[in-house]
Amino acid sequence: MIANLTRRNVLQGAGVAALGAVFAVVATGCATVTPAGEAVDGGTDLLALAKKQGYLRVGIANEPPYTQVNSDGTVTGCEPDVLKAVCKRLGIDDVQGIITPYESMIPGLQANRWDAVAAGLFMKQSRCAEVLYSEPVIVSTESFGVPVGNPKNILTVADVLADSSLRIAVLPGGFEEGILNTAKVPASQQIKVNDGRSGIEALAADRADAFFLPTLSLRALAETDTSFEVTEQVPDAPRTGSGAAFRTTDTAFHTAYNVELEAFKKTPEFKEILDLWGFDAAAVEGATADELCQTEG
Ligand code: 6CS
Repeated sequence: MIANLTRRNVLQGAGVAALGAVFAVVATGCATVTPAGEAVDGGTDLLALAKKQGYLRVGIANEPPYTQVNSDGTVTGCEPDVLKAVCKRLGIDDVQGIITPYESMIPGLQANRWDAVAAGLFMKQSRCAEVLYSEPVIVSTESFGVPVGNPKNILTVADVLADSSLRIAVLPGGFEEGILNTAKVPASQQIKVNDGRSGIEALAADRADAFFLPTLSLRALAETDTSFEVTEQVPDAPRTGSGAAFRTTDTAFHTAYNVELEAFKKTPEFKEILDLWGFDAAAVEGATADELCQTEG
């Protein structure tokens, strides 16, 4: 059962401003949020804390099929659905979703604004150095959103490098921005957009020639917008994979979570969730956090 949530705006205090993010907290009925790290039974024990308060706070985006916030405030999408199922196995009944941009997910986790990230925050070296990732839940690919007919024939990162007049829309702090930076695509060719919708608007307004985003996210946007098309998988972009991310101090929670996740992955329910959101369960078989954390960037 997806957690019942009510919506509340929380532009509270310097902390939020410092993160430079606008949060829409989607919270359960209960009002108080106990800051993580508060002593519980003589120590910082996230599992005990989450069980005691009855929920885990999770940083999310709103980028279907990875994450989705419904009009009634319910949080779903592939990553939150798997997180909720594993939390239930850990005895945590509820999950509170907090919407935030990708660039703020790890800073917010470290600032105790949430206790986990489950948003398709793809594993790569720099991120794996800052958080503890669970084993992967999904493996996916990247694509370009382009005007219909792909007039500039943008199919690869090499195409972008080969023509300095090309303007590529990316999310600030996102994995795709990282791919362009690793490939030495100058910042002058990168157009920063807030989210999927504003990326498509940049294409339509001819402020960008392509929008670099995960294939499935672009396809989800294309379901309600025919002004652009989605290229095949970008062949010179790395394979992407993600799971839940935790603070490096929450080692006990991370270990317990991985044990239940591995057990859950063997159940038909795991495959049902991935199928529901269009992810290939077979593709994640055999993939490991160690391997995906080798991804440059
Ligand atoms: O991990 C990231 O930064 C990327 N992940 C998703 C699911 N969408 C875009 C974002 O850049």
